[in-house]
Amino acid sequence: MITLDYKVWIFLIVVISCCFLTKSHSLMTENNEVKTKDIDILRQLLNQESLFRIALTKDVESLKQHLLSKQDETAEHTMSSESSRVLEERNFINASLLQTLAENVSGHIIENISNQISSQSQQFSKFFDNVTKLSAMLLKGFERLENMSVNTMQKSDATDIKVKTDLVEKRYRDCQEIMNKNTSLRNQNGVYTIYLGCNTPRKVFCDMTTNGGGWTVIQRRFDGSTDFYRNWEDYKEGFGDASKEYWLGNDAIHDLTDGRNQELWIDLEKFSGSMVYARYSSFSVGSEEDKYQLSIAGYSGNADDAMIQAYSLNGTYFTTKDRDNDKSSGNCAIRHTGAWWFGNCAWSSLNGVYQTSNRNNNKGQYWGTNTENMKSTKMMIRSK
Ligand SMILES: [Ca+2]
Repeated sequence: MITLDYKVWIFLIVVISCCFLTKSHSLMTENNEVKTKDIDILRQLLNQESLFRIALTKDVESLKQHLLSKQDETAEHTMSSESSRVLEERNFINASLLQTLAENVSGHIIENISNQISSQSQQFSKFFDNVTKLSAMLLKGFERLENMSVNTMQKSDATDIKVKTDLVEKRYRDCQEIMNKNTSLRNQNGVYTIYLGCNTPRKVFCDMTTNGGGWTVIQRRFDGSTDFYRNWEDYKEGFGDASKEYWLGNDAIHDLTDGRNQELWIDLEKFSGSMVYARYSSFSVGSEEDKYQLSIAGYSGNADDAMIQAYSLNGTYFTTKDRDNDKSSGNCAIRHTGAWWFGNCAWSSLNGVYQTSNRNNNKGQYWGTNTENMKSTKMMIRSK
């Protein structure tokens, strides 16, 4: 065996170490170079990836623009398969949404319509209720009007009956009392019933117009239809028709004027057509026992005073053709064909035989100093 010096061994170790270090440095350098190359490649890859991403983004944007432009175009344009697919999906989605929306809307509309119908039904129900109530009110109104009408008619009838009943039950003594108690009868000339002595009915003609009305007519002549040339008894009881020509009767005139302050109004119509009147503020007639003695005073009017001024008739008695109570030697009633309050006869005789014209012959019914025949006469009395 060969033995080596230790120095040789040291030398060999140093040489081997140097070689090893050199080699290690070389490997490290190569390794760094490789790493550098790898980084470059990676950087390039990153750049490529970035460029690709940008290009892809542009493509996507372009595709979006294309799709948008396609949406704006008419349906006749050809769509790309991708856009068609997208559109089909979108249409499908839209259709589904529309269907859902339509279902919701339909449901909502139906619900609204149902609610509106229900509300309108309630309103119609209220309306018909109101119409029913209004109809009931109108019916009640008509019933009230009908009742009012019936009541008014009944009231009118009742008033009419009341007037008639009053006329009977009240037993008015004269026309003035009738008119004063029934003002609606003012100006209603006509035949009424009065009660002499409060229990004897007598039909009389009432003048409800002359000088305020309320006049009880005791004598009326206008056509000669009633004979006035009568005896005492006829003049005592009265004769004729109250609606035509008549004499009320001396007993009745006495009853109406006895103890009552009456005035006398005489209407005179001449054959010339003119109307005149004589008014005496005081007038009364005595009883039959007093021969129906006349009390008269207070002339006024435009017909001349043919009762007092000449042949003063105040205080004279009533004379008929069969009862001579005058101051003449003969019978003034026969002389003048009438019946009247005569003195030595008179310038008035309104109960003389009716003349169809003015003859001025002291016959017939005449008035005044000219003994002028009158076409119509009306003697009436009223309380003062
Ligand atoms: Ca005589």
